[in-house]
Amino acid sequence: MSTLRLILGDQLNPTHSWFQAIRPDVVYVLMEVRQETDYVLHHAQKVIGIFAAMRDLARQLKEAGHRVRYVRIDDAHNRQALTNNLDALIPHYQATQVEYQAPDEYRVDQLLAAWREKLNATGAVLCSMAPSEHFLTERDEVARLFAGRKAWLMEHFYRHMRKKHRILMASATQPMGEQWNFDQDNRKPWKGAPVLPADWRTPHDHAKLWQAIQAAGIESFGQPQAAEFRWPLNRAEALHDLTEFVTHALPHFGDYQDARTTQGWRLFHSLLSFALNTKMLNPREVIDAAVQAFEQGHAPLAAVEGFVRQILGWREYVRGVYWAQMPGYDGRNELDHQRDLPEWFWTGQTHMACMAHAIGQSLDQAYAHHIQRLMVIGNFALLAGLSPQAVHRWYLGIYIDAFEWVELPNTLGMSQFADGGLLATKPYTASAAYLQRMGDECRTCRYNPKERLGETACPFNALYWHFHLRHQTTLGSNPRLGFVYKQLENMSETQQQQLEQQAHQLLSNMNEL
Ligand code: FAD
Ligand code: DLZ
Repeated sequence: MSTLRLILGDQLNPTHSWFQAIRPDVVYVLMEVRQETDYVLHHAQKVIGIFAAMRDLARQLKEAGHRVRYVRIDDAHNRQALTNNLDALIPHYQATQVEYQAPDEYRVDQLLAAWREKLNATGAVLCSMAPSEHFLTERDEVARLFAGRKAWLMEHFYRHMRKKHRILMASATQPMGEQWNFDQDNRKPWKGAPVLPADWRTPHDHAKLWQAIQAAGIESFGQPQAAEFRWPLNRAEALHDLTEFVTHALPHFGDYQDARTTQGWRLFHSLLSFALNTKMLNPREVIDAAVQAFEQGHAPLAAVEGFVRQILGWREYVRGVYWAQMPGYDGRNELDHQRDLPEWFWTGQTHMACMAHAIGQSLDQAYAHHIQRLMVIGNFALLAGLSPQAVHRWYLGIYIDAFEWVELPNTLGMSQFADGGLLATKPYTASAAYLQRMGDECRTCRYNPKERLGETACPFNALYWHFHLRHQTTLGSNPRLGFVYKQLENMSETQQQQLEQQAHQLLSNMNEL
């Protein structure tokens, strides 16, 4: 008689209450399965990172005295699907109970819920779902807060969270520093100083694991970097990364939050999303570490508030949007964008220097920072009218931190405006002037950010105006776009036609840009 406890590949939290007692009747089950490697084409580092971290948690649990059944990708008995493997393990361990932690992805949640119902109907095995003990909100908390409202403003949710959790508060209702938000201070371009932090992450040699992944026939893309793999393997490494971030990068996080540079690939960003999303780190401890740095005078309020907002605000908020909007959210396409991704999304080989850098580093590192994802790659995809579903699959595959609950609202909602403005009050679009102001890629680019027409004109310019012209019926009355439509009004018809012609030429030649 035993209990099986399933641990999914993004539930690698050794501090979960499940592990408080060593129970000889409990078998922890982790499995590498094609069902999870193949639901989208993943970056090689994502498959390596998840497998390596799952294997490491299994090692830690065994060393602590727990019973563990680890199903490797090349195990002869591996049925390559979560519930098929569980069906085989139940009789093997004579299990009378199966437990699993609440999955974060709708697909897996539905799959396990249906299986649980079937199992419970047999009466022989009792199956139940336990909390993952990770988030600061319940799945439905965002939906409850916004019940009856048309626009779901993150800022409203964020203030609610600051008050509820008493984070950076001067009193029960007043924020520290008399401001909720320091965004206005956090928009500096980076001009070569302060010095960019070194890569503090621990290198690992996962060459053997990478061989096993390839031998199993798992398809992937991007650079594996297997011999010097830098994403954290476990909580100890993740905690080390958190300390290094707080010491070396957090003080500058706010200032350069929106900046871009070709002299590095992460500026002062934390690189903590993989550790957070696989639950090696808890969001509350990351927030507390940042707040402590402010309290000890090590980091300014604007930097700490900017960082806390991402985790306490955005991260919890998009999760709530995901659970409120699924199923169906992944199919939304309010702007009816249908174009396929250009080929260089898979190679980084484009003459647009900002796109080449952002996509190139995504392929090399399985990482791009927020502004590259939103204002470079996402901006291009939106202006060019790429299919939000194709863009979603690309983002879900390429980034080390990509899990649907967080990726989908960011991509489809925030970046592609495909939900019609539920999550963003206006589309995140920008022309070359913005790109040039906040980054240094234009200096080496074939295209000229100041030109709108002609062969050397930056494609972002004509595409920007074309986007707003073609969506004038939907977006023209948006008060936040007043300045854009005013500029269009001031253009002559000939100027508008020239821009449209230029855009059509770019769009019909996208693979060559
Ligand atoms: P930092 O800039 O150091 O921020 C700290 C932490 O805040 C992050 O680790 C993350 O946990 C959280 N955070 C910051 N911004 C967001 C946000 N908008 N939504 C949710 N959490 C946020 N984040 C993911 O974790 N997974 C994704 O798949 C993902 N896909 C994205 C797709 C698009 C199109 C966009 C625009 C954003 C996406 N983000 C995603 C949000 C954000 O870009 C990443 O969290 C961030 O770049 C991760 O790097 P970091 O850890 O260095 O973050
Ligand atoms: C992303 C991923 C990959 C590539 N492989 C596995 C796996 O083999 N086994 C597993 O348990 N989880 C994996 N994952 C993470 C899951 O996709 C994730 O747990 C679900 O999407 C639920 O959020």
